[in-house]
Amino acid sequence: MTDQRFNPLSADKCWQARWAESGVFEADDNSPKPRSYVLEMFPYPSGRIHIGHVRNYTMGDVLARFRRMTGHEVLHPMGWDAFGMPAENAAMEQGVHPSGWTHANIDSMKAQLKRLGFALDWTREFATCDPEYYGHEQALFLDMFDGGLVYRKESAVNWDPVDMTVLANEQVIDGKGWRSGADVEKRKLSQWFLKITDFADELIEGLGELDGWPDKVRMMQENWIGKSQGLTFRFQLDQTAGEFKDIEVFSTRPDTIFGASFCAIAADHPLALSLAEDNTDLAAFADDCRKTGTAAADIETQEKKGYDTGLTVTHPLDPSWQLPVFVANFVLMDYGTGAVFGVPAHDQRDLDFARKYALPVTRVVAEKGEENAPVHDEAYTGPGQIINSQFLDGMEVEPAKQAVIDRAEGEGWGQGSTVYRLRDWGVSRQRYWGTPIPIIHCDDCGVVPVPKDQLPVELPEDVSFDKPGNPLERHESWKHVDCPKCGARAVRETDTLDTFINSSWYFLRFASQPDDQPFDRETLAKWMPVAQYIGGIEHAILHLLYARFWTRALKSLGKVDVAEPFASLFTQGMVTHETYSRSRGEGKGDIFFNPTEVDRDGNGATLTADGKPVDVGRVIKMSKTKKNVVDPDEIVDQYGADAVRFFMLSDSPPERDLPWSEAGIE
Ligand code: OW5
Ligand code: ZN
Repeated sequence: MTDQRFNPLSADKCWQARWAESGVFEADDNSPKPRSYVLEMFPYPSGRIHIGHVRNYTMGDVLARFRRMTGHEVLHPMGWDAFGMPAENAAMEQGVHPSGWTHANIDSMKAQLKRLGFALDWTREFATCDPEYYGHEQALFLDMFDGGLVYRKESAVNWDPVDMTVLANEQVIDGKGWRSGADVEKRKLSQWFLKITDFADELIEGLGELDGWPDKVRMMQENWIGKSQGLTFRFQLDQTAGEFKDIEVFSTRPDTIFGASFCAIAADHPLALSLAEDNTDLAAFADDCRKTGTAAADIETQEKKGYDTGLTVTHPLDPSWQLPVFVANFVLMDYGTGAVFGVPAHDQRDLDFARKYALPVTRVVAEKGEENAPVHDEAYTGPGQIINSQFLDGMEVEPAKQAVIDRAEGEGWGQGSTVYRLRDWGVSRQRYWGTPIPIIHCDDCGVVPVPKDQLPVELPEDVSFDKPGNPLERHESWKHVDCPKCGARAVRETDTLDTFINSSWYFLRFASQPDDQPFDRETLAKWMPVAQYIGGIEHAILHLLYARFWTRALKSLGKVDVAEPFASLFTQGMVTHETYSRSRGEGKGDIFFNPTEVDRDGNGATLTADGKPVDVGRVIKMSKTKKNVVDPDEIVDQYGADAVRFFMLSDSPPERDLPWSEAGIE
């Protein structure tokens, strides 16, 4: 050897080319070796690879290489979660087509990933916006439709009256549209739903066998599904109100029935609608209720408001006890019966409401020794013993629930039922850049599925984003078609599918991708379940639940053999970095600097440009606004792929946050 130093740039290039030529990382479906499917959550093609991706894909890479070196046939694929709003936002802001924007991002991010030298099988790459992929997805949607797992229902959406568009919950900020700033309204639209609630029990039970999953994630999923025993009963009205003699209410806390101090109904409850007919004050109040966003967080944070109807109902366990009936903005018609009894001492919304309208607050659950403690501003929702509740006194919460249900059923005024917090999955999006829902609406035939031999229903390319709303609705030649059943003129569904559907089965398509069907069952059986899935904790609930549901739904339709898609799950920590800033002056906020603009030494940091000090802030999540980001390309240029990947793994345990530091990688 000469005195040549190791040059990562030329060495990386040389070996990466050799790997690609020899196809060493391509998985063989027919290999006799034991198989191992290693998968990291596939990226959104958002523009550039960030350091969180590098960490995620490095972890999977190490495992994939390790398994390969210990005699496994490894499947380690990569692709793109390519539909979604960022592409449409770019189209609106930069005048580019979502497809062009997405493909350009894929090209540059793929080049970045290649430079990092991951042991990936690129022959299986696809993007979810490829018509081949979403065409097969449309076929699966129709299978679910035929299997009775899909239905249509009127449901409330967030409507921006200025941009004339439906907003996602995260686009509603303090009740206003993020772009227009206009007050968001609730609107009813006919939307498609998947029956995830049919699988609620299975999805909870399945968690018990997932011992390769973090307990924390299993707990989060269980809480999200939220199975509990509830009671439905009828409050008798003391005065008849038109045709109404009683109000059916539902509660998941029947144990607190002696702590009730009011009955609250939704603004859209039939009784409220009927009362509003000849009460303009109430009608105005109900209109006001309809204006807030539909997200749980909006309901949670908005001021609790009510309208006293003047009506009263009788407590089912005490004929001498009357409760006032309010129309309230925090009760939704979509949930339960659209009516509840309020228990201020043990529900925060009810407590806020009771304080505002001077209603009684009676404690009925208390921890030992706390029986006489007063209720201040916080409702108590924890465990304890029942007090102030006649025959329930001294019982624990769960047995008390059952005792009230037994009593109600015995006396015939109510009924117990198992209820879930989980709602059916609303999958309609009033957007262009997603999988078109393969349905045609005909005046005579109603809802008609697109025949499978006409799939994919492709997105038209000639669209523009200069007007608000969904361009599919304005695309006359795409929208108007002949009815597949009767041949009359009909219209296509213009909504597209939630992108979480795209990520609910991509792991199946990686394992098997024939042309004529979404996947081949036998080939899938060779690879599934994924032996190790790795990704961010932000997907602990929705993505993982939807993927588990989709897999179970396909199993129930006889299309796959596995019930659980991911045998083991690993959730990684965040990559973090300290911040560098200077104050702009009194009340003007801070100006932030990127780490490359700063010289850091043991004591502090200075700005390279002027040599004067900058403030060193806490180590936090990397973000554009705080500028505390490191660019993967730059560090690979400087240190080479191996050093970058090695540092990603060596400095912090993978489940913890990784504080990035120049000194560390050096
Ligand atoms: C990164 C993980 C993420 C996921 C994977 C892909 C981030 C961990 C947290 N397509 C979906 C998706 O999440 C997955 C489907 C299966 C649903 C960061 C983030 C971070 C973020 C930004 C920046 C730096 C670090 C720089 C911002 C400034 C730019 C100028 N995390 N750690 N660090 N796709 O593409 O978002 O959970 O497993 O890899 O992520 S994704
Ligand atoms: Zn027809």
